[in-house]
Amino acid sequence: MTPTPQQATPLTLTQLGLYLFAIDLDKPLPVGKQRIEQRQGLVLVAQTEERQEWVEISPLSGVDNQGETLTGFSRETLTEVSEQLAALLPQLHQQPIDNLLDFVEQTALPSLAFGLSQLHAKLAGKFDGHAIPPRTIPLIYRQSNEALTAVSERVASLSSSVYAVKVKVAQESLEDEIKLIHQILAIRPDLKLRLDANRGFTLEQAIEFAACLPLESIEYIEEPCQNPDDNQAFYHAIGMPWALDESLNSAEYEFKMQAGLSALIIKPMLLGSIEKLQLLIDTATEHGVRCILSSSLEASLGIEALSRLAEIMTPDEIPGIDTLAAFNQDLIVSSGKPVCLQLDDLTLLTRVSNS
Ligand code: OSB
Ligand code: MG
Repeated sequence: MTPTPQQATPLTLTQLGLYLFAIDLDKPLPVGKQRIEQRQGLVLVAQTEERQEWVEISPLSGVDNQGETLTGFSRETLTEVSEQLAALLPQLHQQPIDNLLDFVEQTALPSLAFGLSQLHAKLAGKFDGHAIPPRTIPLIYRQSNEALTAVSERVASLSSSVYAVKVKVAQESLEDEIKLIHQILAIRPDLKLRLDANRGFTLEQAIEFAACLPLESIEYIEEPCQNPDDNQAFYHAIGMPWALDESLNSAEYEFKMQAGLSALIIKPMLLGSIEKLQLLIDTATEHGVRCILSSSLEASLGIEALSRLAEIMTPDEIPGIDTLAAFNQDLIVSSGKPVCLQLDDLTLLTRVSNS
């Protein structure tokens, strides 16, 4: 990150507020093998002598559209995060913004560490800059009972500037998914595909699936195997590059170079502080592994931050943020949806201020 000039007097946190939001989705969004219909999270707002800034803190946990607990993403609940924050705000009030970084170190909750380090970066001016031109890797997935032709129509309507799409696989029959991929490539033979299996295949299924696809059109497949230890064998068998996503969410994860590993799908909300992200990106890059920042299904406020972070940390890669398309309302910052929720529209949880 670019250093900011030393402040003459340190900036002080003069006012802090914590709000709860809930936004319905237009259509169920895939979260691994589950789907969600509503997204909840927190907005933390802070004021200094110079400016006001907002961050979205939305751990990816809770329940799916069947009422089942979401598994495999954030280990912390929204309640745990809001309780830690409610206790923290009085301690931060009237303190220098650098004190935020002490709590980034202290908390065991990755979403909170990410949120607080992002708030510090924003208040220090590190996220300032020109509007970011929208760039996305469209996310292609089938709604339940949707015809293959509906997906083809979405592919046909993609702008010619789109050079790659991400396709969810290991969700239905191998045969249908192979057909789908061939259909996509028949419509747009120039497209590169990023497949995402979310650990849905056995080693044998992954090999069988990949063997039916044109290798040159596949950039990589995320988490092909149920057992990630099989990913190298998958690569040796078929030569298809693969990427890690869910594996990074484990608290024990440490970067290790492996045969065929070509990318890390980094979801900051699940991982932690900006500093921790930077260390992981530096290590992976040294090994020639690409780093793709990706959404954890944040609303527009979180997606804007992710785009900025990607511009700063991974300028050569387009972040995976097309999940925003499923939201029917924006949060604090407009992405062009008809409704953009402001603080007054949210539920106030805690506030500390002088008055
Ligand atoms: O399966 O990669 C996933 C978002 C939240 C949880 C899991 C996943 C995702 C995405 C993000 O797919 C979008 C992207 O990476 O392009
Ligand atoms: Mg993935």
